[in-house]
Amino acid sequence: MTPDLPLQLLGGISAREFLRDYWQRKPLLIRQALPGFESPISPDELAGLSLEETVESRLVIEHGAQPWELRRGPFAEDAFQHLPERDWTLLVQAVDQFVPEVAELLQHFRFLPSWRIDDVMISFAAPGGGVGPHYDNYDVFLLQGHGRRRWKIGQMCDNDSPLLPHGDLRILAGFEQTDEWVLEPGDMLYLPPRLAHFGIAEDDCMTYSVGFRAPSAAEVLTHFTDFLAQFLPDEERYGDAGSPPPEDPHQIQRDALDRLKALLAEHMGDERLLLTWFGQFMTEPRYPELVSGSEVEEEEFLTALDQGAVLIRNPSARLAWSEVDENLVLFASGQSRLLSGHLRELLKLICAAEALHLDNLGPWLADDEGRKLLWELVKQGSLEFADE
Ligand SMILES: [Mn+2]
Repeated sequence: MTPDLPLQLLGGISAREFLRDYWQRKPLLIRQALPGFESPISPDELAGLSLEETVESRLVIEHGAQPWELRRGPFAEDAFQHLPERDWTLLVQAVDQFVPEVAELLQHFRFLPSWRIDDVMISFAAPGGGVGPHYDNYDVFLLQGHGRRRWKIGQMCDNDSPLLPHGDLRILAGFEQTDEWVLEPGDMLYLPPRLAHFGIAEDDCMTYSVGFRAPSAAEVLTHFTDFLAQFLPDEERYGDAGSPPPEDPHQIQRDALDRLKALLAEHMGDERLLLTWFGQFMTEPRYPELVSGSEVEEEEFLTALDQGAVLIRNPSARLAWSEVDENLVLFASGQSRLLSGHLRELLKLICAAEALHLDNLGPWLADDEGRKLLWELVKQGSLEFADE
């Protein structure tokens, strides 16, 4: 991907321009981002997914048992028979993990780090359906998949923006509309975090939401310090050797803060542990139970590849790689592995390839470390044989 090439997906501007001027900053409407786009799944198939135990789904009914009634899946077979004619929405999370054609859509977003992508949520709405004016804390691309949806955008919000009293949904009490558009199949709207928005189905419609992951500052601090703490012995403590007698024994003096800041800086500044934590955190699967792996002997694994078996990335797995000094590190579904520098092209292949087989793995299977890595990823569940 050349970041300077104009992209149809971004309405003819380059990835570089998009990232500089719009990403995390302001909305962008792109007519026919994916010309002729047809939803690879039907409303019935989406409803079918929402019956499944492993799939996260919600129904929002505007005039339900209470205003904006929220029901959580998995739903019963007859859940959709008793819904009103209009004004309701079904939302199904992480459809990309269950429908390969939906996962393929993510190929269009290679101009962004893949570890920033969270999932593709798909919503189906009856005419008039929406989830109310709200804001999200993450970036989203809203791709119209079927039918038409009217999108209204409004003010930038924050934690102090007044919300309607509601137990489950964060619906804004006020909406200051600045723009509105009707999106047709193939049209796409990019929204930065915290921008108020409100989508209303004009007719039966399906919208694909490509959502992004960004840990909150509170998550970064709590998770990273928990991670760090595992490596710190109880003996390592606040220390004040060599300090003069206090002027007043009841006063906490400046020098105590300086010692604490030095202790924090020493550990928080450990780049290697920070990278390890971050890579593991950003590749944690949404559904860890779907990355369970399989017991396979190395011999068996190699024979299968020899006989033409194809390895694919488990659709629930998340992969990323990085550099640590002369070495490389592969993050696979919440785990990290330190590897030698010569495996760089193999790591890139594992992270990006549609399929791994004798043809593209050939030389790597003769490399002890490379072969072992592939085998371990199968045992861990991040890679799997295609026919499984
Ligand atoms: Mn939203």
